[in-house]
Amino acid sequence: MIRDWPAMRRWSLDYLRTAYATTPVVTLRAESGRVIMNSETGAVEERMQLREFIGAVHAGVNDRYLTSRMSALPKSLRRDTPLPMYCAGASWHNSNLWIGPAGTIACLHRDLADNLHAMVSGRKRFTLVAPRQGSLVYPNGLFDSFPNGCRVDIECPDYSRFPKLRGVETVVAELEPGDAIYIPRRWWHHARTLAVSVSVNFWWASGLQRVIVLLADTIKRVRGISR
Ligand SMILES: O=C(O)CCC(=O)C(=O)O
Repeated sequence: MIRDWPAMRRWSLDYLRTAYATTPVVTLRAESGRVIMNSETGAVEERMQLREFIGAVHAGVNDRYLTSRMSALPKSLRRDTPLPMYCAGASWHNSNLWIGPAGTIACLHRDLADNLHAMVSGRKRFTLVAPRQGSLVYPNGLFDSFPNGCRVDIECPDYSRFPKLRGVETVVAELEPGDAIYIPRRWWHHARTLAVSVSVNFWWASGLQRVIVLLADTIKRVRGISR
């Protein structure tokens, strides 16, 4: 799917840092690599220039994760990562750029749209849980600051607090440059960055699913939740 992307040839960290030095990007605060979820506002966003973020990655800092909307980034970056044919027919799509150092963790959560996550460089491990097993991962409530998240650490299960976790079946996939993973809507997913990574994902939805995605986004915005 992505072998022929210009990004696969061009997007080294040094290229991005030089060519898009002053491009503003959105990062999420992380603690020892784990993305922080504030109990009131969800993820904690911080804006900076791309060269500042990549400089911190080179310096071995592990307290931020770049997750910027592709639509807010220069057109030339979007041209380097063309829309995959699988989602081209959808009436709604959205796309993010992700850059993070090794050890970055996006904890188990689910999205309402279908998703393709493609690795340009680096390595990531995805752990997936099927929607039918949702009750076993102790989902957060609808009014939580992270309504699409859950209370468990799927990599380090605490069976005494969360005994139902014993029944969970996971699907684990390690992605390398040029790989992409399809994460169907409502599938729980946890991502650990194994080596400094640059990736791009695409969410898409059509029909009633599109209405549900847009409604959920609007409710989050009204509540002041950033992710
Ligand atoms: O790659 C990550 O760290 C998280 C990706 C993710 O949550 C997604 O693609 O929906």
